[in-house]
Amino acid sequence: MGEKLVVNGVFVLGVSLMLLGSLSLGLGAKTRHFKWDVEYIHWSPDCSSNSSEGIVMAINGQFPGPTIVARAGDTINVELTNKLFTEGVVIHWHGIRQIGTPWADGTASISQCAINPGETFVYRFILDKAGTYFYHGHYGMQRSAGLYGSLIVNVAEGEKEPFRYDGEFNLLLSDWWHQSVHEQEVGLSSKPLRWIGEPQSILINGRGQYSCSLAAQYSNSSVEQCKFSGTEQCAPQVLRVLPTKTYRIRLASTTALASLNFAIGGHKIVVVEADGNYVQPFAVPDIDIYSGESYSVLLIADQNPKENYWVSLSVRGRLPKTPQALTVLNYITNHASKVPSTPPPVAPLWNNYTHSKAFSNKIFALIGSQKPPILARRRISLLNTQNKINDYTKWAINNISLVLPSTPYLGSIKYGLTHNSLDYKQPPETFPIDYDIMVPAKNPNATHGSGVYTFRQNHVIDIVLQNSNALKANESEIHPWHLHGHDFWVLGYGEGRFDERNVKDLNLKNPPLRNTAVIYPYGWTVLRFVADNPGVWAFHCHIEPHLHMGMGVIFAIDVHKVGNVPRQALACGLTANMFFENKP
Ligand SMILES: [Cu+2]
Repeated sequence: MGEKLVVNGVFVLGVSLMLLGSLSLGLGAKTRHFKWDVEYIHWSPDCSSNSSEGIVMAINGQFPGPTIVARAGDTINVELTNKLFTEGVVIHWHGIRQIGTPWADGTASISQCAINPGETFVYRFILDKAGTYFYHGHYGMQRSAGLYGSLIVNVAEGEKEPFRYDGEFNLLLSDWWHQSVHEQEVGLSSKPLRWIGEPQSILINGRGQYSCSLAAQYSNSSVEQCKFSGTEQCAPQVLRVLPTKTYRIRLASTTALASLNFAIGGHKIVVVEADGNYVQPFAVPDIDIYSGESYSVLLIADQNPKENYWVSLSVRGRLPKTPQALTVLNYITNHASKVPSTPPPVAPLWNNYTHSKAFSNKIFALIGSQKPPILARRRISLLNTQNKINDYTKWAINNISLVLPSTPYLGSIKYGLTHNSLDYKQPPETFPIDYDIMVPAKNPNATHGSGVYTFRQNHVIDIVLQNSNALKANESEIHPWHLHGHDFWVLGYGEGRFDERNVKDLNLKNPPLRNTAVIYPYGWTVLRFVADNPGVWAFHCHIEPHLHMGMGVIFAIDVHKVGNVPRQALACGLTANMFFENKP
């Protein structure tokens, strides 16, 4: 609070915006101010003995970063200072639509310039609706380096959730490698490719156990029983519950790679929210959660209160080389260290996609939710392929592997600065009719490009995400796709190549609204969204190394309608020339 003189102008502006905000958003909406410093710190998220020198990207010395808790309609004001020595930084507010504030979306080279070391950037935006969200780095692979945290948006004052609970827990899920992120990035950008492999640990709220197990007594391996005093960086956070009470468990996955299965031994859970949208409640023994997704589930503590139970996360969709992550559901009558009397839940087999698809197909919008428009104006089919460009391994969409420019698109498109290093002519809207998605491509070569699709405001767009065989025979991977600036309706999933005969099976009655949706191996997923938020938005696979290898596209929506972009967001590349030297 000491820098009043310096920030006075900003402060006055802040007050007037606040007044406007409270006028349009009703009583009770607040502006919440945060001052964050991003820096590397020594930290060992999984207490691995050979990575005691581990480092993470932290905010104000915390890993994961501070949890923001706010209400729908609130304005968030984060003054972010880059205290890294040699890298830029940005933060993306995952699931927040940034209505009218596309420059606050936190995507380097797309919505803003990376913030340079020593510089401060102010993210100021409105939380448009209640839900379970998170934030994370969106520059290079900084999310993999640990730059993430939770963003919990409660309903506005006087509003009610459509379900009841007595208490809540918040679990932010991630994965962790002992190899440094720099080493990972270099490996992925080398020829031949040096793949990062599977994560060493799954983390729950930034905590995992690598060299010991909470459930060693149930394990066949020689791994030791964990002994924690509770103060260790990797000590698990126990979920303490009172018998018969109902708890909301918020789950959000910011994994770099891992798809996860969440279960609580002996208990069923009821899914009520997905990506900040209410779903028709349904009970399941376990749920799959992909990177970029969030859920709220309800748990009734209705089992034997003399026992404790396992909370488990297991890897799905890839070879299970990462140990199951565990913590304990502790009925408060017992000691938290009491080991559950049964072994941890056994996850479905890693490649049992029937199980995963059955779960996806149970998710419907809560009755009474907004329905999608009946017709779309345009359909874009995006073929996901693994490719070669000059012997480098890449991912491409309709044969274009995404490369980001030095001038953020929000600036270069808004100001018509077309002499970008990459021209942004419309990329293909479909792929060859004879492309066989079941086998490796006959010609695996792709090109680098900008992948910018241009939409008019309020047009209804259908997207067909089409999966295919990767470079190796009999290999097709899961890709969770995440859209910035909008939610979309998930109209359906299917096998093989999408064609017109599948249209009649799409769900227009009660499809769930999401911001992330998965494509299954050799399958397709159809999404519908209304392009109602002018700006430039990333749409990409949320697997960090896949995005790094080009797996994404850009949606530009009536960019000329975007209001004044704060200059600090565009103080690089051609827009910097324009602003500061007055010559574009
Ligand atoms: Cu992917």
